[in-house]
Amino acid sequence: MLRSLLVALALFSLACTGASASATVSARATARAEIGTRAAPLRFADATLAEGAAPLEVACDANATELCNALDDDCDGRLDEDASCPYAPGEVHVVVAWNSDADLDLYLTEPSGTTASFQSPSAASGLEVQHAGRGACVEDGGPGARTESARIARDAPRGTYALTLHYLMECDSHGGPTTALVTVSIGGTIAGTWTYTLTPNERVDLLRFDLD
Ligand SMILES: [Ca+2]
Ligand SMILES: [Ca+2]
Repeated sequence: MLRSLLVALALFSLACTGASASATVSARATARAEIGTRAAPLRFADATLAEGAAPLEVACDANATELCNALDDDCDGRLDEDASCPYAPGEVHVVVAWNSDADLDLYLTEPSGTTASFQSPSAASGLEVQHAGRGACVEDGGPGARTESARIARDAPRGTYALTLHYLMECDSHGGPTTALVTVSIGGTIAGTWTYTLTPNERVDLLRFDLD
């Protein structure tokens, strides 16, 4: 467990130091205003993890550059909001990043039972997969080649959400076992970050959570 966490830390280059508390509070307020406000904010609860998945404690730095890496580098509660990332934050926002040239796929199911993925990227509920990285299966995939993102921009329903990962293919390289890092942001607050190592062709129901 410790080894996998250390590997994940090294792979995703987490260089995080103490943040300015006031700057962080201000940035979070801005982020929540952009994502939308509710009289009763959504509350992340009752998360169930797959066996082998591990929560990752991530520090951040309000002065850091936001990278397309499934981490809230600058502590504002939004994931990968830099304009260089081929997706945008939302009230419910899930990003997965991985550490090989393989092609991994993200499936997010919302409370009605509708699932969005690269195959079915949008639903009437507003659930959408905004970006599906292809690893080395395409040439020059840009900063999002090893990421996928799903979100509901606003007015996300309360209830149970489920997040599945699938190791689709190794592409031209030998992707081999690949560590995925997943972060969930709810209403402009980071709910958690988790890691899981997939083997080729593996499909894992990684995380189930309730929004109250
Ligand atoms: Ca951020
Ligand atoms: Ca980031």
